[in-house]
Amino acid sequence: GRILKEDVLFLSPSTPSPSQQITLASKVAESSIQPLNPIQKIMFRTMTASLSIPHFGLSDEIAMEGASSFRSKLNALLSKSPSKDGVKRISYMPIMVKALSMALKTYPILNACVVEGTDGSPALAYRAAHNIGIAMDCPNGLIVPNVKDVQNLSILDIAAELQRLQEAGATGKLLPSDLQGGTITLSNIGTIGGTYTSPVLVTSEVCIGAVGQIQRLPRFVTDAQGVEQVVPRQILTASWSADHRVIDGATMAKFNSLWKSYLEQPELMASELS
Ligand code: CAO
Repeated sequence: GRILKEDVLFLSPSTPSPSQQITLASKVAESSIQPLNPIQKIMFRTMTASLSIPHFGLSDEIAMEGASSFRSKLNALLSKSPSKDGVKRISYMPIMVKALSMALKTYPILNACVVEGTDGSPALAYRAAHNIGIAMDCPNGLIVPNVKDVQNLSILDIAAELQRLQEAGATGKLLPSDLQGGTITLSNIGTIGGTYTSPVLVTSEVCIGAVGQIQRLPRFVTDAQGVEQVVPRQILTASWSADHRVIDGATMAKFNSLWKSYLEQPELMASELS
């Protein structure tokens, strides 16, 4: 999970453009053996190390009507008056990232990492900063920059920083500091497609979440008169993996339920503003 010098050199602006270096999805006319490209080498090393960690998986459905309506209202305001950082529109990510940070306040163990204690035995390092890594599908492959100190940022601050990281990722201009110091990761595969995933932990983190594509699906609800009905719902699927050496399933499930409650009722997030 550590960022090495070669990783930073590969991602630095002075390296050739991503399209010059690798083509991840090109047609193969003839069979051949190719060396791994730089990003694949990093993935090979880090993912192999990750699989020494016993993963606990948990998936759930989140009804996104609340978050969707909150986002629509905010976007309507932003279209008339952009934020101080020039944000004119937000996606779901800033809301999900802020909700994640708020849930971490109740369950800080999910923002910790496993370290060697003073007596040489395994220990947990609790981290005050919520540096939330965002998996990004960039032209040169998977990159995970992180939004720093999310606990101190508003949803609009997060949106502005995500915009900067996305632009830098797309043009190979991410800074080494953008890639270092992540404490938990969130991946949104829903912009591409898919519902459930089995995310793989970064070795310096104990929790990773991945969300799929929001789908319109029929679900049972009970109305005010107690009558059960089938209604269309906007369903987001979330899949979590946690380091089962230190995180038990109940903690992961409670954390997910709290995060889910913030997304389903964004007014809860507002009610906790200090
Ligand atoms: N379901 C449905 N629609 C979604 C969605 C979801 N889960 N997430 C985003 N969208 C929508 C957005 O709302 C936006 O639509 P509008 O224009 O109508 O608002 C559109 O998709 C594009 O969103 P975006 O490009 O602004 O993306 P984002 O901020 O939601 O996500 C990022 C940014 C970086 C997470 C994404 O671009 C990305 O790279 N995802 C891939 C991550 C990945 O590769 N994961 C695998 C890791 S392991 O190999």
